[in-house]
Amino acid sequence: MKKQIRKIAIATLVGAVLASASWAQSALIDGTVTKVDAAASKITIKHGPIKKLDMDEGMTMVFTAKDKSLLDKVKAGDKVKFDADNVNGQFIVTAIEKAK
Ligand SMILES: [Cu+2]
Repeated sequence: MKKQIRKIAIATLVGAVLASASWAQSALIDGTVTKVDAAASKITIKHGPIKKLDMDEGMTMVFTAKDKSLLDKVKAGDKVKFDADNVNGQFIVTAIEKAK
């Protein structure tokens, strides 16, 4: 009986993780890359409003890549979907992919 309960608990946990992962994907921000400075781990992105970062209007701004390798996938002119966080006042791109 205990084993059964553990199985259900694990299944619920896996379900929750999958659900949050797909939610995160749909919450990606649309943008257009205007400049990539791989050496400095910086990327300039033109984007629309980003509520979670308190940006009520679209703008073009410089982000720092969380990981340099994120910038390998994109170049100036690309339409992208990305995620970003405010870490101590610095805006960090945590994920980026070319928009389809
Ligand atoms: Cu902005």
